[in-house]
Amino acid sequence: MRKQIIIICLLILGILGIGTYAFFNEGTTTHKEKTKKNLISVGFAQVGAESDWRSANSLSIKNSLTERKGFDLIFEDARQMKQNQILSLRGFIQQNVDYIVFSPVVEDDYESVLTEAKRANIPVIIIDRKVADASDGLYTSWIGSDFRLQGEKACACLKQYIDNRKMKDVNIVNIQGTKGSTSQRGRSDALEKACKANGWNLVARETGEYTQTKSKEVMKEILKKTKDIDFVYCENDNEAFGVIEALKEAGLRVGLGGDVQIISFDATKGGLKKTFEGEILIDIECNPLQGPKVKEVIDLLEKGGTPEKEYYIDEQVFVHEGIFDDIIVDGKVIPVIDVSTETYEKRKY
Ligand code: GYE
Repeated sequence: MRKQIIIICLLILGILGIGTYAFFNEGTTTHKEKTKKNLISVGFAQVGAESDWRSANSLSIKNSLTERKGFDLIFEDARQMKQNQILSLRGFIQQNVDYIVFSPVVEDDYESVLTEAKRANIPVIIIDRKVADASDGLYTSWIGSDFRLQGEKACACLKQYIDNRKMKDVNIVNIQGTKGSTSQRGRSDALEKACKANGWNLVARETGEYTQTKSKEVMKEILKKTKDIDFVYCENDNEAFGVIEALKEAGLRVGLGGDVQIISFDATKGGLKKTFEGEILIDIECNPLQGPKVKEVIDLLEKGGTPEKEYYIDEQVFVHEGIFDDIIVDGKVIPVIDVSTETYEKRKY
């Protein structure tokens, strides 16, 4: 009898033990379970959802790293805050994902977390914006755009427009992107350089944080101080939309034959439509469709290959029809594309 009681007690303890083990392991097994299904886990820390470009970029990654294609994608949105993004990256390291993909909000302050990823042997693929040069050895590959070149293309078009019209005392406002991000730095620097070289006046410079709302707000403030503006150089299409609203509300005529001309970046469907209609003069393409390249790099790493350190995406120059000739940047001829209805109707984002 005593023996039977001991056996029953042991059985109960055993059942309790298994239950407790299962209970405490729930939640931590997700990634491991998926690995069993042979899925490659990828933690993706996105900047936010500030612009149409960004939404297209997120979708491109999500569509390229699907479960059907063999991936377990963990998507995190930093809401434009570096601190949030660093927390997400640390979370990915704790979960021991197979790969980390992220687009840094700004260039600085990622060294520590990248060092932690390196120690954990997790390859990091950076997309879109870059991290500070000192972090060069801390990531595997970078995929994105040449933002300085984008700015130089915009300024070459601008110069052609100004020179053709023999404009004097040119006043330019710069609505900047997120301060400290690679895209902002490249685009703002190119404008600053061109202003110095050509004697154009940079009459105001404020950040619109790449959003329509903030850009409208800052443009309204600038307009309280001056309305003597020839061009507004917006660092993305959503900023341009906000700026156009503010200019119109202040009674200014925007676009060809009007008072103020708009320069923009991204060339989204909305931006190209406005370029066709003449409210935007120049829209420099920034390609958000980086998902396929990210997948290609991961596939290569899975096969034991070594990807390149940097991959630049090809981009075009879009302008309002019939105004511009091809431009020359760094001694190279770059064709300009006149926007037609077909151009923006074909755009998916
Ligand atoms: O131009 C803008 C987005 O860094 C290239 O960020 C990116 C920029 C893009 O919010 O629309």
